[in-house]
Amino acid sequence: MGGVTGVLANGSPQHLPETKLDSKMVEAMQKRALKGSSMRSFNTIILKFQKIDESLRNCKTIFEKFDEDSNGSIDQDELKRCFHTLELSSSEEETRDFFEACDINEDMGINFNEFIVLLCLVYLLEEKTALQVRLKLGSPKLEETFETLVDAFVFLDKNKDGYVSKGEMVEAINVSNSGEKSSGRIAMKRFEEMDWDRNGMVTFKEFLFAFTSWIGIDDIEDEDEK
Ligand SMILES: [Ca+2]
Ligand SMILES: [Ca+2]
Ligand SMILES: [Ca+2]
Repeated sequence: MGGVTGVLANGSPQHLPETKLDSKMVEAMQKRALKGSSMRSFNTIILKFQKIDESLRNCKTIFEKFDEDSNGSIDQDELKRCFHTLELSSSEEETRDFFEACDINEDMGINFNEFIVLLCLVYLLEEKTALQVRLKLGSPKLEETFETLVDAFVFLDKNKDGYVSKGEMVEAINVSNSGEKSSGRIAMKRFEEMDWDRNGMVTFKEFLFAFTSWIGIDDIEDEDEK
């Protein structure tokens, strides 16, 4: 399910968002990019991995609260009640859009890593949400973590068009590892891991999915005894 790709008059590829939610996400990112990023290098992002990791794992309690029948996944009705509890103003259609956008393995349920991506997108798209998440879910660090992830994406998106291109990824990693010959290859590999639909551009959603996979959250379900 690749995005629609056209070619502009100047020959550079043009990427059109696939769904309404995608275009809102791209727009929100473009708007956020105007404020700039506090990240100075790719290594700054890597240094924050552990803190982000801990904070996201703590979301498990939130996830379990909304997975009412404890089957390890949040279905459409559970998500509806979740949004209701968070007092989100999303319409039924918007809630379904969030559900479909984040159910990346298409098993008609939102599992834990999909839920993290969903919450972070909600954070980006719905103003006031951060405050509500904090108040209602008692997770004070979550807002900071989501902001760090948004900030990292803005750092990578040099031309502020709401997407990270392969060139931008290579640039970000090369600047941090100047002199290391392998860094270009690493950048490529990281980029390919992020570019889920292989259209040469990474959206914030793809970035988040890659992130949960890098810190190993996608296989958390099998290691519950901790
Ligand atoms: Ca469930
Ligand atoms: Ca799923
Ligand atoms: Ca870009």
